[in-house]
Amino acid sequence: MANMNFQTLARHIIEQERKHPEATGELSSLLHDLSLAAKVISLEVNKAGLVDILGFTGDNNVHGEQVKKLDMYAHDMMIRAMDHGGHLCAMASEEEEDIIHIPPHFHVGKYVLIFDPLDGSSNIDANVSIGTIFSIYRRISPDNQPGTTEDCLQPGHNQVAAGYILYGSSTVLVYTAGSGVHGFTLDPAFGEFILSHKNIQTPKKAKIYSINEGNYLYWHPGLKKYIKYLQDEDKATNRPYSSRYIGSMVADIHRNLLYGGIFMYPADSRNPNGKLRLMYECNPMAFIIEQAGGRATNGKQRMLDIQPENLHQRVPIFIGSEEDVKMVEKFMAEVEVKARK
Ligand code: P6P
Repeated sequence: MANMNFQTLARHIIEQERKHPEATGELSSLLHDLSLAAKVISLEVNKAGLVDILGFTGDNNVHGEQVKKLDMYAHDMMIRAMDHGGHLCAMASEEEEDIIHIPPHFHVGKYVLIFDPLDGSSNIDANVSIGTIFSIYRRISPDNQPGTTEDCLQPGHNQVAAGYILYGSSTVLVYTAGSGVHGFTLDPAFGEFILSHKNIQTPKKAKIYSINEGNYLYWHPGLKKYIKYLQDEDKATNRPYSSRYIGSMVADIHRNLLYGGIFMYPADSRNPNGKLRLMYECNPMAFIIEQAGGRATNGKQRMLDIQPENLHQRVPIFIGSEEDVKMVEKFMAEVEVKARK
């Protein structure tokens, strides 16, 4: 007889809701709808190598539907799964320039969903793990009317929930609703996300650093000093660190969340704001890492306190084990102090 005392995502969400007497169940229902979208996207991602879904072939598939690129497929799937649940007043996606309104014949709800439907999709040809990232806010405009851009441009500390789905050797959904970080692994046998990582806490310090060292020439001098410091040998401070870089944010962050370490996508002389997006990559990951006891900044300011200016703005990001993030901030600040003298 199989061990039946596992906990499904659906049950976990309800139990999290019970911790908040004021909860109406709308957020629980929203998260449940998200998990359905995750299962459908996972199905396509996991057969992408078999079905020519990667390129825009222009052919029709067996259902007579036009074959789309995987990231557009994931984008469309998220919208179709989320736009009629009655919990959202607007959405925003990495794939759409402007906010996405709820169709007029659907009920308008009190939440906003911001997402990157398939981050790292350029890696899928090499079967590298990729992911969906999501971020949920309570609307700030009056209820019962279409959502606004302002609803979608709130600082990260206003998030009510955030998470990601990692499509790797297995499909893992990790989320927080403000009461810790919890991970669920999809059991394809019966299509349920089963609790596999309860109340994840990331180590305060570890010996993994994750950054694209091909950009070394263009980095802040303090960052160059920091990376060289990590590469020096010193047993007392557990150096040299190990370098791990997958080039897929969800995979890199997930590894560091579980093992500890620091992930960095800094500004450099060619990209003054770095590469990664504030609203649907950095803020949701920052909410998760803080809930897991870690730290996330742009090198100077707490990520979750940054006031967004536009939906697709890029920010530098230093995220992971608290002591490691503080260390790189110190190296960069010291160089700036010397430069000002
Ligand atoms: P680079 C993937 O393209 C992505 O958006 C993130 O998932 C990843 O962390 C980053 O870009 C990798 O960028 O410049 O190192 O290839």
